[in-house]
Amino acid sequence: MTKPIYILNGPNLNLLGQREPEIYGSNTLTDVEELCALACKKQGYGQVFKQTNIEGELVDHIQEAGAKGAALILNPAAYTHTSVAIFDALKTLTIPVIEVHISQPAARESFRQISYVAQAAKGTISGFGINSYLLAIKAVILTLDKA
Ligand code: CA2
Repeated sequence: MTKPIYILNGPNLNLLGQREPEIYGSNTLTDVEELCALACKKQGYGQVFKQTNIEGELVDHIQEAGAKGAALILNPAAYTHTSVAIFDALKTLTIPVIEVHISQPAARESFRQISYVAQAAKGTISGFGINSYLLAIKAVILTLDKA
């Protein structure tokens, strides 16, 4: 049985499509989940898609991805820039981890210039709106096919 691709989302991303459309677009997180499910299915993978506003819960989900997933696509949201706990959790994983952002943090405020996650990720895709997730699925497939 092929393991699923985990797609995990951090705090406030449940508000996607409801606020700040000029930065994050007008699609909802449910739209993202449906688009990703389709993209994963096309490649022969199932997906596990989750969002949480709680740091410890995100750590739990990362650990679950490590045990049960083929790969992890992670948008840690604001925890990208703050969380040693998430960095430590990611360092324990042996599956590919792709960091994803809807916006381009490098072009935003100075506090977004640091990513604790990037050091534990195979790569980062950011700035393409919700297409960042679809590009990350492509990156996962290319990575897994090569393995
Ligand atoms: O661009 C991204 O995907 C971010 O991970 C989004 C985070 C931000 O802290 C990161 O620097 C970059 C913020 C997520 C908040 O999501 C909202 C969505 C709609 C309305 C308000 C917030």
